[in-house]
Amino acid sequence: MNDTRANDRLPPGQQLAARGKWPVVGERAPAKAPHEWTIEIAGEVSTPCSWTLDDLKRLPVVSRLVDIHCVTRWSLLDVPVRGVLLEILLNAAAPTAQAEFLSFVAHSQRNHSTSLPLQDATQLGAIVAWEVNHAPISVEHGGPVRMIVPGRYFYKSVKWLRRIDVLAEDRLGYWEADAGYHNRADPWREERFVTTSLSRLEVRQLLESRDWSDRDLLSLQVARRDLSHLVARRAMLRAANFRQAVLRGADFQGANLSNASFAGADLREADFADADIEGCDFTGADLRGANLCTQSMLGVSFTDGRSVAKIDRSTRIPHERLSELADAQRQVVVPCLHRQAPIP
Ligand SMILES: Nc1nc2c(c(=O)[nH]1)N[C@H]1C(S)=C(S)[C@@H](COP(=O)(O)O)O[C@H]1N2
Ligand SMILES: [Mo]
Repeated sequence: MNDTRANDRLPPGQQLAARGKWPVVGERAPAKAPHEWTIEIAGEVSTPCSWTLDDLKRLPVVSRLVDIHCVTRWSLLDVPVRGVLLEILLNAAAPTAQAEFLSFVAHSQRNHSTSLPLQDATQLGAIVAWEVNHAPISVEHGGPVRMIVPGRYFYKSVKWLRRIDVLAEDRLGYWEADAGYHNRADPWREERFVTTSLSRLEVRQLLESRDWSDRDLLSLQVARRDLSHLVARRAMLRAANFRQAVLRGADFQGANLSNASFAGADLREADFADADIEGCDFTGADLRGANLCTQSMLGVSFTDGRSVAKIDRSTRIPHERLSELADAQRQVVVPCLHRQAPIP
């Protein structure tokens, strides 16, 4: 696919994943593989149903090309998916008049689940899938059977599907209830996270204290603030807004910064060791002397095509991390890392 066509199909704030790569996100294996894998539909239905994998494969099979959009800003276009339309299973179970929501429950230690309005699930063409890229889905990607829900961020597509509960009232899923992820998750409206619940007074106290270690500060808005030498070890700062902030020497060790924005921020000598920075935006930020020895760099950007982060030999980025960047990002970052730091 050429780039202009790809751009039309990328929702705001998304970029294509590195060519040929399908990142693994969240859990990597089911709790324990059952002896025989069955999918159940229960709850507000006239006929609770259960299918083995073989039963599913005897139903009318669909092959679709699906665009996948992860909330941590990577996308894959035209992914071949094979399975059975969820609608077919629902028709067999016959939802009652009270049925409004679906909760998709995984075989998972934490009983991982996610939910969708019943009407959205059928209108979006949700698929109970067992093949992706013309091969059986691997275990880490949710095999033998997972949901694939087109038109929603990928956290709405549960891996290792076990049961679908048909409900009269919504039941928030794992990411939605505990991590502040948006419950509708429409990528075209950028429904990534719910916003912070902190009061202005609380924000003011935070700005004064400069010690945010272990605090829960989801979606904090501190653009353009002077926060040099901030200490925010292990803080929950998912989707925080640090655009243009002064964060010289800031200590973010072990913090959760996924989807945070640091565009244009001064991050000289900032320490991100072991922090979660998936989906972070460092466009135009000054990263000289910064430590980016993190667990993953999926979805991270350093340039928007115009403005580029200041990166040179003094910026620490482990070699393994570079391969996780989107092609356009990697091509800009790698030459900078060899650049000699100017003598001050
Ligand atoms: N059971 C289960 N399903 C899950 C998750 C999870 O942690 N556990 N993570 C979700 C998230 S956030 C994403 S982006 C996709 C990732 O699927 P992949 O690892 O196959 O890319 O699965 C979703 N389904
Ligand atoms: Mo995700």
